[in-house]
Amino acid sequence: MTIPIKKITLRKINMRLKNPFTTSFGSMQDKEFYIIEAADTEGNRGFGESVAFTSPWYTEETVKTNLHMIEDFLMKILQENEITHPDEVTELFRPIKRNNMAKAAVEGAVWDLYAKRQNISLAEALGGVKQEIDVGISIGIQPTLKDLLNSIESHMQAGYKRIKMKIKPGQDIDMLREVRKRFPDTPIMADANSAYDLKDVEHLKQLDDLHLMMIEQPLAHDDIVDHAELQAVMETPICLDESIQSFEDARKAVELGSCEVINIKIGRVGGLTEAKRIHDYCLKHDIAVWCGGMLEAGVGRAHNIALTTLPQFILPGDTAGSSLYWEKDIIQPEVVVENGIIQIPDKPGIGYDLDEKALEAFTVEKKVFYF
Ligand code: OSB
Ligand code: MG
Repeated sequence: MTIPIKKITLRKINMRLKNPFTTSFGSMQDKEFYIIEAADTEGNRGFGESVAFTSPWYTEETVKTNLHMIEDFLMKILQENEITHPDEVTELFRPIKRNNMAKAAVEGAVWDLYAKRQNISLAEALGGVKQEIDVGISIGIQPTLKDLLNSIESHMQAGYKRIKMKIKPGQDIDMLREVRKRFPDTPIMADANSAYDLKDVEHLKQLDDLHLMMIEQPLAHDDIVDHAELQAVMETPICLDESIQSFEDARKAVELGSCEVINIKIGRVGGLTEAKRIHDYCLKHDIAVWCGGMLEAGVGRAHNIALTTLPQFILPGDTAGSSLYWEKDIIQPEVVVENGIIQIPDKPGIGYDLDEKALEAFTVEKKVFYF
């Protein structure tokens, strides 16, 4: 049956992170993004969240390119075509090259709307099997070693299932050695956000003594060949993040032996349909996956949680609780983590209600597209 979309509303949101988040590229604290609302003719409303940042340091997309793609291309495609299932959105968007975060934001709203129309949770609509999911935490680069150790300590005490820390040249092996000394048995991983290249092989091999769960995206953001070379001489499993922008990227990386683990981010791969395809492929080929984060507000976080209920998400994700990021989130209830675990809501769709008051308070701009 056709999903009778009546209108799509774009809200530009401004929210301030409780603490700045620092990576090998710099710091960010103000988060700007779009909440996409897809409303049908029967009063159902589906929500999606765009995850690009204001500058293109992670991948090439930005808040502005997301708006450009959505208003100048993606809306028209939806207005001109009927859909019966969100998978069709992915196909309809295929002629538009990449711009995955823009596509995912819109596709996510359609997925939520679809699930609500079926009166089932988004997790169920995706084929999820878990009632609860394990959660880890990603710690940005800290000013001092002492800050880092304190941060790890408090997150472990809060029950988070693994610690991910950001590394970059000059703040890596020695720092990780100190962390290991203080936390000999803690599940720890490091994320380089593509800060190294093959000249650093000998340097990176020192990580093997530290029994990390994995190293995430050590080499170039668009590479799978050099990562295969590195993985061949390194015991520490490599996890790819930036390099995997599609199902085809995942297939090629696995065939080449470029990684043992994949971080799936819905926005980076162009939506839930593509994320699920990558998941299914990894399940078949025994590649571990986990759900990455983009410092999302509640809507994006809820989508990540639903995706993580699929069976091959066997490692804790970066879907920490709302209160770690925000004074006040835009969903109700907020995402709560207890002992490193999130209980999956069973309400229809994303399973959390929008906090309309908070949403309104954080909205700086609104655009409506009628169908
Ligand atoms: O590389 O996984 C990443 C945050 C922003 C951009 C890229 C990354 C990250 C994180 C934090 O590691 C994830 C989160 O807590 O949402
Ligand atoms: Mg990463």
